[in-house]
Amino acid sequence: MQRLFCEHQTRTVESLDGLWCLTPEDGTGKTYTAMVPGVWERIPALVNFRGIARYARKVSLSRAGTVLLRFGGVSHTARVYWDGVEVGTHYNAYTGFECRVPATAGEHMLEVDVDDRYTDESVLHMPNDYMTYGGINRPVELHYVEEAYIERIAFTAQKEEDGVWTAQVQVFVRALANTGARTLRMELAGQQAQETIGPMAQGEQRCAVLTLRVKDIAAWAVLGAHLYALRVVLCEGAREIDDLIERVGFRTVRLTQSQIVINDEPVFIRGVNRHEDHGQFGCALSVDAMMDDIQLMLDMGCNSVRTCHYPNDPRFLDLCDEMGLLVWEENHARALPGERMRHPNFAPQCHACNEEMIHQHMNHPCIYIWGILNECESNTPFGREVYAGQFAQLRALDPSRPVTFASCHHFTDVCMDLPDVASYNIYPGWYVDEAPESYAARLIDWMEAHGAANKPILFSEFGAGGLAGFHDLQRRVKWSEEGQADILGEQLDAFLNHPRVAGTYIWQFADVRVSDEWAEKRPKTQNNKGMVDVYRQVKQAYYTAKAAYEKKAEETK
Ligand code: ADA
Repeated sequence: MQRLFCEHQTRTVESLDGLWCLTPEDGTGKTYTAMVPGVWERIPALVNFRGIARYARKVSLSRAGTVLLRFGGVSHTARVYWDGVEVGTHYNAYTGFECRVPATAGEHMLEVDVDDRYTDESVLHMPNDYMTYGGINRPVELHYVEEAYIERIAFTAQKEEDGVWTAQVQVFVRALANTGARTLRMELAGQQAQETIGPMAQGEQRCAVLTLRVKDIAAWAVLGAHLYALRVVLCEGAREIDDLIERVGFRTVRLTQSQIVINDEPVFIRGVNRHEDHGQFGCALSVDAMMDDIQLMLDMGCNSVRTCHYPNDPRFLDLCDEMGLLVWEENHARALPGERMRHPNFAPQCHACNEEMIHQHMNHPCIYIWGILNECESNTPFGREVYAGQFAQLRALDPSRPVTFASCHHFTDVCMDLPDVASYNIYPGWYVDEAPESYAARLIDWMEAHGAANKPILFSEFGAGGLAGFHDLQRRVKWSEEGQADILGEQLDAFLNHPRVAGTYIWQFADVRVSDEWAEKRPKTQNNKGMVDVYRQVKQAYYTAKAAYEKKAEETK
């Protein structure tokens, strides 16, 4: 299922995960049996396939009516057919979408054409320093709905001066037919609120706002999470037509001029960058593999993870909610060249990704900040307009969280004043031949003089390459585990001790496969800056990070 808790008690939901029939357009005419969710690269014959492939399965409906086909993620473009008729399309591997289908009871054919080609159409997916896999990479569900249903809810919590929390919940209801007045009931922490919604016309979406002062709440805390089930029920008289359950947490995020403050406590961010990638699963990690990653991060002394460079699987975010791991979630973009940002598809594809990311993930208490456009063109007036426009979109969608972006334009960025938190990716000792301490100090001075004087500062990436199992006595030898550990150690020492730094995200948690086009720059066709390899075997850098983060945790207790 798409979440790690029961989302509905009234609505009937069936999982469409499992074995599907897969036919790649590779000229062989061969058909395979593929696991959903999963990537087709797990099938030996398709390990290097890039193109279009059709996923198909039969679906048996127990009753007639409208069904929602909910896809957690398809990489990267989906065209969905129900009994041969197209019922929806979606672009972007990393956000979910749904297709609404009026259907009869009995057996139907569900087909999805999945396209992972690098084309002009797809601006955000391109050959890159990580791999774009092909397939239905996140879970699929079938939902039975009636004449009106709850599309989504948006939860925010505020702590009042008397210490009591107020929950504000926006409930978005969609009518599939003309309906009379209906009631919305909300249940949270043993308390209830109710709201009437007037008659709705077929197709209309209505937003009702319910508020509740909730007493005796245990706040969601970093590495000490408390979560509550929030259930909203749509009723016609006493009859429950539909419901939706979210799992929410009560916490505040605030910034001072130099710190990130969660629930009135300054928190130093001890983070890692993590791609959704694994030697066995590609980008479609199983839940237990996700949890194993989190266990390693916690063991390393982390309190945060950055979802470079796209929105993550909601099940991973559910686990972060549970474990109290803070998340920097960002939209899908990595180092897009200027001409891509000027492509007519860029703005609509980013706009959709930002909106879906926030609509789908804003109820996760673990997310404390939104990011955009990693290492894109933030060093020109054109780029500045793009960044300003996307920050405005994010702030309108979710005024409750700060925003940031990770820049690589050292000493030339023109957007430092735009976000709430200023962040740089820096690699002194690896790409730049200067001691981390002096480089960081120079860059921070420059940042303060160019818009970041009153903002917390994060180093959002730093690290070095190291091939697991390659050892060298001369510890500086490139790609050795020792060389990687030493460079990382010097960077951590400099950054964790600079008084202006509010947090750090090591590049990166685990090695990842990169696009074939990057093979010349990347030994093993992998980005090898992970502290663990693609199968999570630890490297020496893991222990370096663990020692530094545990020390920092102790100092900032
Ligand atoms: C950049 C980029 C990462 C990765 C890294 C590296 O900072 O944001 O995605 O490519 O460099 O390993 O060089």
